[in-house]
Formats: sequence, C-alpha cells, structure tokens
Amino acid sequence: MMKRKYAVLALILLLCCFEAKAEDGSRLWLRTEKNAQQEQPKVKMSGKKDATLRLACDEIHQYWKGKSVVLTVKKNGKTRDGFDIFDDSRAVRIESASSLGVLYGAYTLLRMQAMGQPIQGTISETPCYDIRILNHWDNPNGTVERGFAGRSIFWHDALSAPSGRTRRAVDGVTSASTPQDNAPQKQDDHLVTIWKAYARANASIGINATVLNNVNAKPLMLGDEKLQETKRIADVLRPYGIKVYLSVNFASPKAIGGLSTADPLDPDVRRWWKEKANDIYRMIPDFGGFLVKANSEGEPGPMDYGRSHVDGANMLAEALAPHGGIVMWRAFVYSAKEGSDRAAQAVEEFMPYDGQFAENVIIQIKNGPVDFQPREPISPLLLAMKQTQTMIEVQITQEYLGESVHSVFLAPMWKECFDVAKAPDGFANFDKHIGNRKTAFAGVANIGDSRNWCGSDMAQANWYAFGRLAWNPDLSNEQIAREFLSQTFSTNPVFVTEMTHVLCQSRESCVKYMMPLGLHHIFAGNHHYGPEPWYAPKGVRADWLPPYYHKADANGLGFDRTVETGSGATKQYPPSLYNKYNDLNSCPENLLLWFHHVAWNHRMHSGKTLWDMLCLTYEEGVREAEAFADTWRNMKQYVDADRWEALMKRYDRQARDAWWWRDACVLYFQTFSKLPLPDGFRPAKFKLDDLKRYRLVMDNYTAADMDKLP
Ligand code: GCV
Repeated sequence: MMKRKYAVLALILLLCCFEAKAEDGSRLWLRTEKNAQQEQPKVKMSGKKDATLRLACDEIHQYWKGKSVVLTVKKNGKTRDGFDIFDDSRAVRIESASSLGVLYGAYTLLRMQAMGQPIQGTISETPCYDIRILNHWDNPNGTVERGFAGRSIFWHDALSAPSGRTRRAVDGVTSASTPQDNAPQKQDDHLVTIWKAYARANASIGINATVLNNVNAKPLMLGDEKLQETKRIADVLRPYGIKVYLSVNFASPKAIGGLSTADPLDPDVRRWWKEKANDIYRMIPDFGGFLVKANSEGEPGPMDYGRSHVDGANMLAEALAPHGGIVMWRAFVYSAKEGSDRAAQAVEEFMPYDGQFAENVIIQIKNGPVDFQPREPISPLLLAMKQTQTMIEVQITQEYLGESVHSVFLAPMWKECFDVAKAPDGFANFDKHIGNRKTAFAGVANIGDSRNWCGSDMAQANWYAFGRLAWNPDLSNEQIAREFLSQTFSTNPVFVTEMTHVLCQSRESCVKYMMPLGLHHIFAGNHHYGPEPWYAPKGVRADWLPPYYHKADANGLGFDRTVETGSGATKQYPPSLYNKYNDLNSCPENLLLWFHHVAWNHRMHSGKTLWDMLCLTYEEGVREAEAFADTWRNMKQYVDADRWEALMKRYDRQARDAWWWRDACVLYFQTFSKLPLPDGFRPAKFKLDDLKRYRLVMDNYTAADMDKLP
C-alpha cells in the first residue's frame, strides 16, 4: 500500500517536472539547453571587446557544446556584417571585421550545432541586404494594426501595462526580474527582458533594424515621452546590432510643433524637422531614420500642400543626412478618391520622380501592386525605377493569409517575387546599390506580447524566414523550413521531412482555397479573414469592394488589365513580362484572372474550361488543407503536447475555413456562370444564403474566436 502511495507520488512529481518543461513557444527557434557551468567551452576574444563581442562570447559559453572557440575582430576580416568560420583543429575560429559579424558567426555556429551539421571547410557569409528591417505596426496605445499575436511589446497605455500575459520563460537573456507585482521598476525590468529576447531572436537570424511604430503614425511619437522610450529600447537593442527607426506623421510640425503648416517647402517646417532630427540623434546617436506613409489612406503628406513626394521625402532626408540617417518613403499609395486601376497607381504617381530623390531616400514598395494578397504579380514599380534606390516590403503578419490561425509558410511567396524580378529587361535595383546608397528589405512584423510571440507556433516560421531571406535570398524554401522545424520542434527526420513538405506547399494551397488563378481581394467587408466576394454595400468606394477586383458577370471572371480592352496596367511591365501578361494565351494561369476577364468556357492548358478549373482548384486547396491537418495529427509523437494541441486545433480550423472559402466563392460565382459543378467537386458543406447572412465582426480575430466561425 505504502509502495503504491510512493509510486503515485513519484508519478505526480514526474508529471510536475514534465509540466515545468512543457514548451510554450516562447523560446522560438533558440531551444538549445544551456551548458552547466563546468561544461562551458573555452572562449578567447581578440579585438576590441565591446558589448557585442562580449555577447558573442556569452552565447558560445552558454550554448556551444564543442571544443574551444576563438572570436576575432580583425581589420582584414569580412566586412558588411560578414564572417568566416573554420575549424583549425585546435579551435573553432570565427572572424570578421566587426564584432557584429562575429556575433552573426556565433549564431550560425549554434544553428549548425542545433541541426547536427559538421563544420566543413570555411563557412564564409555576407548578407545580401544592408538593412534587414522589421516594420512594427504598433500603436502608442499598445494595439497592433493587423497584429494577431496580442499587444505591442514596445508601447502600452496605462491600462495595458505589461501583465502576466507578457511574462515569458525567456531563455538566453538575463531576466532582470519577474513581474510578480505591479511595481513600475519591476515592470520596466520585465520589458527590458522582453526587448533583449526580441533582439537576440532577431540577431540570431541576421535582422539588424526595426521600425518601432505603425506607418499610420501618431504625431505624439515624436514627443518627448515617446522619444525617451525609444531611447530606452534602442539602448537595449544596440549590443545585438539592431538600429531603431520610427514611422513619422508628416503633419507632426503642425500637430505637435505649434506651426500653422507642414508644407515641406516652408522654412519653419524644414527647420522644425532639422531640430527634431538633432534632438533624436542627441539621444540615440545611431538612430536609423524615418519610415513614411504619406498621402495614402488618409495619412497627411506633401500633396496636402500641392507639393510632391520628392519635396516631402527630400526635406526629411535633408534633416537626417548630417547624422547618416535615411528615409524609407513608402510607395503604397492610391488616390484618395476612386481613380484609375488601383494596381496601376503607384507607377503613375512615382515614375515621374525617378532620379529626383536624395541619396539617403529609399522608396519602399510592397511586393505586389495592390496589397499583400495571397498571390500578386510583382509590383511593376520595382522593375521600372532606374535611378532610384528601391526596397521591397513584404508582410510577415498574415493579414490576408489566415491571420494567426492558418499555417502558411510565406518564404515561397517572397522568393517568387525575387525570381520574377530577375526579368532581364527590368531595372530591379532593390538588391543592388545605386552609388553609395544602401540596400534594404522590410517585413511587417507578426510579433506581439503573446507567449509564443506570433500567436501561433508555426507563424514563427515566417519571422524566421524573413530574417534568413534578408540575409540570403538564394536559400531554398526547403532549407529554411528544415532549419526552422528542426530547431523549433524536433530534429527527427520523419518529422522534418513530412513537415517541410507541408510548409513548402502551404502557401500554394492557401492560394488555391482562397483566391486561385489570379483572383484577389475578395475578402469580407469588415475583416480580411474570410470570404465575401459578394460584399458591395452602397456608399463604399468601389475599389474597396470585392466585385471591383473579380468582375464576375454572365460572360466570365477576372480584371481586364490588358492594353487593348482593359486598364492597360500590363504596359507598366518591362516588355518581356508585358508580352507574357498581356496575352491571354501566354499569361501564367496562376495570374490569369489578375490580368484578364476570361470567359467561363475558356479552355485552360489542361483542356478544362475556366469554370471547371476554378471549381477543381478550390477543391484541391481544400483537400490539401485537410491533408495538412492529417499530417500534423500524425506528428503527435514528435512534438510536446501543448504546442501539438494548439496547432492541431488550428490545422483543423484551417481545413474547415478552406471549405468555407471554397463553398462561398464557388457557389457565389455559380450564380453568374450558371454552370454545373464538375465531377470530383464534393458536395458543399455550406449554403450560400447562410454564408451571406453570416457576419464575422471581430477585426483582430484570434484563435480564441475559432469556434464562432461558420
Ligand atoms: C498600416 C493595408 C492594411 C492597412 C495598412 C496598409 C498599409 O491597407 O489593411 O492596415 O495600414 O495596408 O500598408 O499602409
């Protein structure tokens, strides 16, 4: 009897230990256990021992489980954040011209260890982009626009002061304290711990810059209080090689500066910005610069004063130039009133200014011409600007790809853009330096204060992929997926192989069940999660409504952007792409309905009609989403229970949502085509009328709301 009691006690204890070790996703891909004190390897540093080199040393001490390591900063080492790693049989050597290069080398060594890769020959790397930058759409009150992972880790109003929700078992950084109570000092310490963990995660994948606030910027971001906070964050991020930037509101001189105008040609306004820049650099000497959304979606800008993008961008550039700061000026613009084809407006608005922007201005352009849709062609502006440094902005947060519920790996989408940019007659210069200008790559972050940072454990893959691609865009989707999965979940080969396949297929499947064949922007009215291709209330501007984009009618489907009969947007591409896209027969079928209005009975390459192909592609997407859920179900043995369960719930929901999308779109388009559903298309689960009545009202819908969906 006694023995049984002890056995039960032992079991409970064991379970408790197991529980303590349970994973909550907070460690991201950095899950190597720390070395015990006596197991720490010898590490020698040579070169100036700044905070960054000491960090590299700490990382190796704590996590490297091999022979001695020598970290060397030397004049003739690799520049531009690059490094060499080699094993000279006595020690592993990491060398670079900068301590940051050495830190990146240290993280590379640790990644190789986590993946069980030996050091063979010299590993020599230099990042592709100079500036590898996250854009946080975080508001000063702590909310995050298009954020699906909780609240901001940087900003909070009095009511949203850091709570237990933000408490994480943060490994790898020294926790100043745990916020057991609400004492401000403890809360501050806790924030510092989170910022350090954030910086460490970013540095481990090569990210070296961050914009701390939303592009829909509040003027108060340039007030004293927020600048003090920015300084505190910058101080924490600096040793990890991460520079901070701010989004600025163009009307700030008026809104907080007491001026009567924000006209960029007004001398007082110019002086105000210069003084503001001087103030910022006094506080943060390595401040990166400004990100600006001007004259777009209601944000103020130079056009409010009859001035141009050049006038606005160059004025800010002039204020930042003496300090080495830069302006990232966004080209996400479309006319305030309905105008020409929305997909064509950025080129129309920016091309007249090609070559007129100051040296320290980069034009930041979304990967596609509309707005982060599941599939878009490349933005023609990226291929058109010859004399202007451009940069690509992608969206890591899944505003249009299932938020933090659907597991959709975005590397294939971003690589598709890089690949098309290689058009021989395009002028893509986002990865080439024009003169001394810097190259950059931006991603809208999917980070919030949820325990696993991204809302979903699998969404972390997109943060990871962004960093790795900003470092090396030639990495394959498979390699990035394998790296992420083996570090974040398990190195078991069955797990890694099966899930790599799922991840790499997931974006294409999402396109199939949401918007195949070039369909775009057929989301619901009040959110970008579910389908509502019929959404067209009176009084809303047409180019905010799905029918503007799909143009379904009795004849067919799709937006005619051809020169002959449509908007002519195809002409904005270089000839090689124009010829391809403008011709119905040569247009890639995965973009067909983006560029053409196509008859329902048009024969596709497969011999099927457009209608049959559309239905069957939706069907294929659903089957693939179901297969993802089945695969994950079988992964239970390789993953800790908590993360497995949380993701299982999401994979099941994703499959159900795929049905929702399929039924909503196909049944709705059938009211135009009037054609029967093809063989192989399983009977609908939903009725069109029920779906039309259904309104999902949550904006930032989260996993907690999953059960409320159809
Ligand atoms: C920050 C889309 C999003 C907006 C976002 C905007 C932008 O329209 O829905 O939330 O605003 O893009 O990129 O500026």
